Amino acid sequence: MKTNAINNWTRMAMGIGVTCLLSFSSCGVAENADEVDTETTGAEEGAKTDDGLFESNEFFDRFNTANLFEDRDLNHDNFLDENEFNDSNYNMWDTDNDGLLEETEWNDDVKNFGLGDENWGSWDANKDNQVDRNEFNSALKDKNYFSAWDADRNNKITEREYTDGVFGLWDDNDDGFVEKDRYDTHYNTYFGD
Ligand SMILES: [Ca+2]
Ligand SMILES: [Ca+2]
Ligand SMILES: [Ca+2]
Ligand SMILES: [Ca+2]
Repeated sequence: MKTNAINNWTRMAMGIGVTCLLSFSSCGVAENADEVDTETTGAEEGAKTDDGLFESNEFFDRFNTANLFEDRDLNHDNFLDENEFNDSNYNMWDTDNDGLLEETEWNDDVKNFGLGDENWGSWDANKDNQVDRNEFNSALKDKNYFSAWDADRNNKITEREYTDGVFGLWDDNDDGFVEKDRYDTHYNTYFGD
C-alpha cells in the first residue's frame, strides 16, 4: 500500500510536471511556486518596511524594475561611461527639471551625493548663479567623482556599482540600512516620476 501510494504521488507529480512543460498558464504548481516566492519576498520586505529599514538589494530591485539604469545608459552597452554618468547626474541634481542647476538645489545635492563641504563659487566658475553642464563636469572631474563610484576601477560603472554607490551615500552610519522616511524622500526626489 505504502509503495502504491508513493507511486501514485510520483505519477501525479510527473503529470503536473508535463502539464507545466506544455502550458505555463495551466500549471498550478508553477503558479503556486511563483506565488510562494513572491509571498516570501513580500514578507521579507514587509518585515523590513515594518522595521522602517531598507537595504541595498531592495533599492537595486526597485531601480532595476523601473529601468532607471537603461534610461541613463544612452548607448545601451550596460555600463555608464563618464559622460553618461555626468549627464545623468546633472539631470538628477536638477530637481526642479528646469535644465539648470541652481544653488538651492545644489546645496541639497552635494550633501545627498556625498560631497558635503563644497563651495558654490568654485563650481559656478563664470558667476552667473547657475552651474551649467560644463562647470558641473569639471567640478566632478576635479574630485575624481566618477572613479569613486567605479568600484572595480575598469572605467565603467555597472548598475550594481551605481545603486550600491547611491545607497552607500544615503546610509549615513554605514550599517547597511536606510530608514524608510529618508529612503522615500531621497528616492522620490531623485528617482521618482
Ligand atoms: Ca553606456
Ligand atoms: Ca534647476
Ligand atoms: Ca555658471
Ligand atoms: Ca566598474
